[in-house]
Amino acid sequence: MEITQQLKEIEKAALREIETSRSLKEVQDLRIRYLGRKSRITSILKELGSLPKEIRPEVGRVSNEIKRCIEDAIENRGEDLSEDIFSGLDEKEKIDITEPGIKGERGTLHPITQLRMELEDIFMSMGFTIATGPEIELDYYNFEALNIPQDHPARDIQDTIWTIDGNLLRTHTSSVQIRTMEKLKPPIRIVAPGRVFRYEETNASHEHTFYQVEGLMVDRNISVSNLIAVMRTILREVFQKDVAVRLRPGYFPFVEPGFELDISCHLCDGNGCQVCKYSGWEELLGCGLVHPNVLRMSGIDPEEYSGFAFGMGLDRLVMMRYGIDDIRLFHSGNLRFLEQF
Ligand code: FA5
Repeated sequence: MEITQQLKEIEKAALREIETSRSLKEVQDLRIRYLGRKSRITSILKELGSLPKEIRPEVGRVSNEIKRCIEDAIENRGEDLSEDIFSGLDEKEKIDITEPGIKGERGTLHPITQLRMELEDIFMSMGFTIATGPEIELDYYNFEALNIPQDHPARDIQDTIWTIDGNLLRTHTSSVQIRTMEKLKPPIRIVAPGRVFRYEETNASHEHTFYQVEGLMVDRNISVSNLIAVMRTILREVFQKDVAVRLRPGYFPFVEPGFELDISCHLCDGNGCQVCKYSGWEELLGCGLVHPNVLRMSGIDPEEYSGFAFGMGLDRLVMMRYGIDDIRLFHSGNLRFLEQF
């Protein structure tokens, strides 16, 4: 068949199909089929140069004419179909703009975050500043500089998660004490809230990932009475009343003397429950006077300065304040639990 004849046939078929198409998608497909890179019209136009000279202008003219004609038809059909989509929309879809909207869910801060922020405010009002340190820590800051050398048995007290390159997930926030003393000269007054990790089996009062708030005060003539005064103030602020606490001797290589401070169990009012392991007391923090070796290693003269430090279990404090009976609820992602705060 002659090429111009072929082109006319294509035009006829295309216009018929365009006319009867029923959706914009169909129109789009027809555009590709009749005018796209692989269409017959495109290949005829591409091959014009190889046609005999006498028919070349005629074929070129007809091809372009038909191409334009199909383009117009596609354009018009597309417009008609779009109009169809919107016609009668006011009848089909009625919108009542006075109808009240759907209320979005509003999240709350995690109870641990709330108490952390509150504690930061209380400590700051007492002249402390906030310090931070990395969660992946060097052995030096987590152990060595805290008077716990390589072969010290105290390393076993806190089961450690090691990285393959010999670093560790910090087991306590006491590492921040060292990082702070390296940078600041006394007088020092900092608190360092943060997440800590232990290779530990969980139960109602123990998590493998939990929060501590470290405190450090170094100055001339700091004694255990300063430590006790600060602890009392903090607990009174948190619980808005005097709470029963007891101090027992505790061993931590980086303090001397060392203590553990227990708080009367708020869940059972000291009568005994699974959280306090039926003792009526819950261990809240470790504390003591900074060991002279630790001061010395951080470049502070223990003859001139002394200090106290503490490491408080923040999860436990939140549990006592709100009467939460299982520490594992904090990381459970249970919205019914979290929405209460
Ligand atoms: C320490 O981590 C010491 N760094 C504390 C310290 C700091 C002592 C400064 C002296 C001077 P301990 O392992 O006891 O100590 O932990 C401190 C507190 O963290 C505990 O009293 C407890 O409240 C909390 N805690 C300990 N282990 C867990 C756990 N697995 N889950 C939840 N809370 C825990």
